[in-house]
Amino acid sequence: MLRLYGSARSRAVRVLWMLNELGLNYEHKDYAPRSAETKTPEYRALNANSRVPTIDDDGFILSESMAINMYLAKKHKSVLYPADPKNEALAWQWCLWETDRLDRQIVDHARHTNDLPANERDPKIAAAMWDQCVQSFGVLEGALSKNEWLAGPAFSVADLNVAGALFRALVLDLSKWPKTQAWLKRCYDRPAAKKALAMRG
Ligand SMILES: N[C@@H](CCC(=O)N[C@@H](CS)C(=O)NCC(=O)O)C(=O)O
Repeated sequence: MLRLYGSARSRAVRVLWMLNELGLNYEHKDYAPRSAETKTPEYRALNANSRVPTIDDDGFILSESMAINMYLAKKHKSVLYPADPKNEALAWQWCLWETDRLDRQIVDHARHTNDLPANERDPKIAAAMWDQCVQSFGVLEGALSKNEWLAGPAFSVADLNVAGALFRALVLDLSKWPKTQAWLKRCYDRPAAKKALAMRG
């Protein structure tokens, strides 16, 4: 049995999207980030970082949302996992790029503009994070001006992982990056994405 630890209101939402795409059965442990459940010795044995998501796939333990999705797509021989080694490498490239250039930046921007209580928000952090997001949106815009998808001729795990990290951008004004805006819409028009997003409540 495949078990997913992590609430839809965390980076586990990307894994939920992938699970929906693959149509897999799974048990969902709806652990919120920083919750007591993630601090127990039992959970720390699965994920020493005490973070979510983590999967337990019949005893195979894996963390890191991007890696989990690459593993699941490859294991289940999904069309979402690029068969061509060059497209596979591009998928890795985009996942690593997103983790480095956009993942924490867009989260911290959201935290310091909206998510944190007003007295804990720091406009300087929000502005610095936004500057980095703007640079990264520019990089995405350049890539999506040349190709419709990030890693090959069709929607793949690369698009899912990068778009999955960008659900916060759905409420931002992306009109300066029209290709990125249109790509994000194409990704989130997928029923599997809508279902995962709805789980955030
Ligand atoms: N790079 C990791 C990041 C995991 C992560 O930071 N998860 C957050 C929730 S979205 C968390 O569990 N945070 C708990 C904490 O900050 O202590 C991934 O993509 O899985």
